[in-house]
Amino acid sequence: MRKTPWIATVLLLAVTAWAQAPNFDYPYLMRNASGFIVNGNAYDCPCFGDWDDDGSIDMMVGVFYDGNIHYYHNSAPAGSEPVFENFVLVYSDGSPISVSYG
Ligand SMILES: [Ca+2]
Repeated sequence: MRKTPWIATVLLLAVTAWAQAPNFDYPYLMRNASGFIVNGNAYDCPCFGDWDDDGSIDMMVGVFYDGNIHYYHNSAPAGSEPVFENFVLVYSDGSPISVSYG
């Protein structure tokens, strides 16, 4: 059995996973284009990436008031002004991811 293709596949998957890992920004009050605060007057930690691999940049937000992570799919075509849909919670093992702070 040749190990080279198997090792190459594992390395490719590891690099892909690392490239898509969220890297959350420092918390701040987020505002949309109209100037309204996103997620109700709470500090949020956004990060951006193409997690569904459709070519457009999506947004994940770590929300301080509930500790959950919100995923906003960008429905705009790649390279154009982003259009974020309503968020969905990010789950792990059947439960929303919740991170305490403090
Ligand atoms: Ca995307």
